Amino acid sequence: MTAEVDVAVVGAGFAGLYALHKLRGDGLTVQVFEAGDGVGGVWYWNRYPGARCDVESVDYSYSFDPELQQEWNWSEKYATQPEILKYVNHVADRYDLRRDIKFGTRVTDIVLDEQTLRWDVRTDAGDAVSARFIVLAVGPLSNANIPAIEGLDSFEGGLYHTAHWPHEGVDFTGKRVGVIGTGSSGIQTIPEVAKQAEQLYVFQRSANYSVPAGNVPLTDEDRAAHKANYEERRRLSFASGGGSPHLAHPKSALEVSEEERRAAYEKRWQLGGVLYSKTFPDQVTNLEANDTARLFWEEKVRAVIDDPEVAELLIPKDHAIGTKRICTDANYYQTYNRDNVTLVNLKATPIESIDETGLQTSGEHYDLDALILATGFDAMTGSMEKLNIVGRGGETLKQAWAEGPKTYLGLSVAGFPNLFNMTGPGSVSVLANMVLHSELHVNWVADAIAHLDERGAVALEARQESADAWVKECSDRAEATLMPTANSWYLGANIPGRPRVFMPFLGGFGVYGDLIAKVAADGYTGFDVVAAAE
Ligand code: NA7
Repeated sequence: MTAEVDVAVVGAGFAGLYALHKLRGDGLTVQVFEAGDGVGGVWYWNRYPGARCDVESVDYSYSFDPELQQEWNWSEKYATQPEILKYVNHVADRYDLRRDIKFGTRVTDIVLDEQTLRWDVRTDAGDAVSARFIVLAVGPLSNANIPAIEGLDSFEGGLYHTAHWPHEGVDFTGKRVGVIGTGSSGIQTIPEVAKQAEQLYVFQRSANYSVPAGNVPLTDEDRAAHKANYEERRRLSFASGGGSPHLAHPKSALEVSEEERRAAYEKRWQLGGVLYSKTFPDQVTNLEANDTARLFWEEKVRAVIDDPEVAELLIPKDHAIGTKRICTDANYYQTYNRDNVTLVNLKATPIESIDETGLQTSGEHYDLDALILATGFDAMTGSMEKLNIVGRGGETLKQAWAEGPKTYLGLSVAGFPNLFNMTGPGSVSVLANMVLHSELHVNWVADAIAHLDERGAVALEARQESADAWVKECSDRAEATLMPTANSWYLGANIPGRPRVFMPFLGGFGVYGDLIAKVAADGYTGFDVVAAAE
């Protein structure tokens, strides 16, 4: 039997949970489906040692309820995965969210009925739900990338992907461990695994830029100061470039004196992590400005690595700093000073195969007891395209996006009425604080639904020309920067066969929020408000 709901939500991470809370609070019936057995999305799955958020905990938390903000106490400046998961579970309990979430259930099909403009949702547990609205909250970094390496399945040791870590944890004591991948996940986990393993081999294809997180425990005074100032902190975050309350230096990196420039970089370095990429406003638009940031970074990094040859390998040569997401670490570079850690340069000796006992490069065979894949995600579109989403005329989302994702405002797709995507391509997405971004999107959707209901209208549907214009806007903004020059997952460049399209909106979180708010305030310009189903 098919159940009827107003809204079906896919995913119970930060976006899905808030969608449930907000839309249910607005009087709608909501059903959430979640593949995991608990809430949290990426924070449910990514349990590898060292997993931590690179946005400050006080900012990477919901803003929708001032009471929640005031009652929750973060223990560290940057929260660990277990602490974030605890917070998300607290939220699920506090707002009684679990009763409308079906766990351990993967949505398989979302098919439009063009007569009624309702969506038929099917799951691998046999559910059949008819929903007026779909909220896709599947996360832009949730579909793990398992590299196609010959013989991977034949490995007889422990094989792990950072994004699917065993819940019981893994003990690497006395083991010979290999890690493939030196992105954010690899860089966070390598120092932790190195502390346990007898021998750790890091297989690096491309070096990345990483900045120390500068994590510290928070004191009662810190927490009191945050809480006293929360409203202003949120206001600044929503108006900022990346969803955190920090403003870039007002001048170009090239306008200021050497002394002032170094002082600005040092200040950001102390602030820690990804914020370094936003020290000056022209850091990712002007290569000369970018070079000043890169050279400061290089100086810092060379200073903590004992072996200059190893340092040379760890310094990226193939992209400008910040054009791939800057990684955030705790003692990453110092880890290579340990006797039990070896950096293997895959550019010189590529991986040839994996066998029962280990990994073969063109140089030598590495005997391994465990292999960790820190090989990232089929980002931005992968998780959505795994769902069989069928819109008008029987066209699937995958077909509609064959040349790259095409959205209007990052929220809607032409031919897919009443289907809204959270924090995905065409929005600021992973370039912003994902918790606040989720709130921004869900609130927009809630307003859109209210707008339809006030008018007795059936659906909101992006026009094709609006989507085309938005895709061009996103592409033009990207082309005006250095961002498309790196082979990053922002462009799908990490997955063979993906079209090379810069997917996030690069204008900044505040600008984006204003743009989507204006569209709503002007009566949903660029959308068709469909009065009645056929
Ligand atoms: P990333 O940033 O995509 O990093 C993946 C790493 O894995 C990167 O170093 C890749 O090298 C490497 N990789 C992938 N496939 C292979 C193969 N086949 N051989 C060797 N090396 C490979 O993923 P993360 O999980 O670290 O981080 C993703 C985001 O999650 C992060 O930015 C945060 O926002 C949260 P490559 O660079 O492609 O040469």
